[in-house]
Amino acid sequence: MTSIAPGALPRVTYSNTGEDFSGVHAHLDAVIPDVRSRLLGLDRPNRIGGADSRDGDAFDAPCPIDRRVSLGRFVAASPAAVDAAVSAARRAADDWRRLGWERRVALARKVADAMEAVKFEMAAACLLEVGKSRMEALGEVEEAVDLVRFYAGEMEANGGYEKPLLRANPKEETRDVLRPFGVFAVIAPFNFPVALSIGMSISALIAGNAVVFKPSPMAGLTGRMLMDCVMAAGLPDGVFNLVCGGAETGAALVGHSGVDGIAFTGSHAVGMAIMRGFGVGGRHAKPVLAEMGGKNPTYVTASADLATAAAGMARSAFGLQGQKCSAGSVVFVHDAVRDEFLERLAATATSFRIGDPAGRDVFMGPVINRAARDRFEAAVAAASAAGSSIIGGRVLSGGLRDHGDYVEPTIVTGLPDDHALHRDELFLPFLTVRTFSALDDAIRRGNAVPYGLTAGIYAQDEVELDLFLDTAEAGVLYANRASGATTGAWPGIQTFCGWKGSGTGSKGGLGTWYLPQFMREQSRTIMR
Ligand code: UN1
Repeated sequence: MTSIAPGALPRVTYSNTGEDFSGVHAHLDAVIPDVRSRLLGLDRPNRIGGADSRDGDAFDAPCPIDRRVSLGRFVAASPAAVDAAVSAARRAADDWRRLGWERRVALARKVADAMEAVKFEMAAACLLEVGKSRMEALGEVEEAVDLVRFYAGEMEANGGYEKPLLRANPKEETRDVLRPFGVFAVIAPFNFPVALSIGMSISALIAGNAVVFKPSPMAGLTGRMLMDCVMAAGLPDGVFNLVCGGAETGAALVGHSGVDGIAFTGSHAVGMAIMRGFGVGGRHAKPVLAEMGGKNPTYVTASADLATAAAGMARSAFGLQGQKCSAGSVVFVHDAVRDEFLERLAATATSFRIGDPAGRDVFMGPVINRAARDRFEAAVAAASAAGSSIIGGRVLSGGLRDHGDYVEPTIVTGLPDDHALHRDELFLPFLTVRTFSALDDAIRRGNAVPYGLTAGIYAQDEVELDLFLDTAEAGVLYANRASGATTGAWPGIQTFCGWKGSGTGSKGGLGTWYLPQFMREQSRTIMR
């Protein structure tokens, strides 16, 4: 262990570049093996109505870094267990609402404290579970803690969203209140298993809903750790329930008539299916807050600082192996700077160390599973069939790499402009390069995808920046960031609203408009 107390170590965010994290690394050198030996391979039951539940098929989740290692034994909640979880949430919901927002906010802050107390363990678990680098894993847990505190602060700053309205006459008094829906299902993906899970869940909870939370079947370890933090904070039984499992458990949850709203982060196909079925397929519409991926463009103009552009592009394209909905997956480069930019980008990408992300200087771990590797191989084959030139493109083998799916950061140039690889989300470390001579034309081509989550630009010219800000069709815009072309949104600093196929609403997460979406409005007029 380090001589510095863990609480005094500097905070890691996604935007750190070049700070001294030697103390953090020294601490992680001790925490990661400890978590590996103490917290992996255990029985991790679900939690329903304040009791552990093993109702459903048990399954082992493999560690993507080394599939021979089991993260633990989890339970794919049966339809009966899902029903029990929804019923438990429903029973708990009224008291939770009546507890009042001040007490819910105080309990949420205790959840944040409980998470902060185990942040290094949780980051190590996340690293082992997802195969993300040390910095990505710690950044995610810090983001998760900040998300809880940010949303708690929003509830407080808005006085619980209760406001007096105008009076028609002196004897009439009207108040506007936002009230919870009842029971929210929260369905989370594998890639940010801590931040996305708690971000959605705590919002539903602070708003006064009870929650049934289904983590990704690959992320039950941090899912259960979050459950334990909520328990440590002292939330009443049944207010927050954990049901692990895959598509079948998810379908039972989405199909349950006792669920009043769904917060979902994941693929476009699944999000839209939830919207069409659960959202508008019943007797009345129900809220679906879905964040559904992206094909995020970056523009590098002739006025760009190319060193910054290459650094930011490489981080956003290849950080977490490209498995972010915010990943930069297509770059438009001005003809005049194409060669120099590509040279710098390729040099950065090939300098990244790929391997066991428990190592200090490893930037890329494995992709999540065999299916992701198959998708990678298919994309490389398609690019090569289309006659493009490919930097990277290989699946790595030998040693540990025979026991996980390790692939190279891949840059593809020379694809036809209408190629599907420029349009489809791959969720891989796979970047396609397109060129342009006029920025307005490039932005039009970048916009012509079904998604609209994030977009980035590198340009010193103010006119170019203005054109980008005015015409890029995405909810999160970034300019000239070395820390990430399209990634790295932080609670209260950026917001995260998916436009078009990237989201179901007009308001995003991480910002001031998120929380109200977990509530419905009521006006109350009383004659005095
Ligand atoms: C995701 O990209 O899947 O902005 C979630 C970012 C992070 C993660 C967002 N806050 O890159």
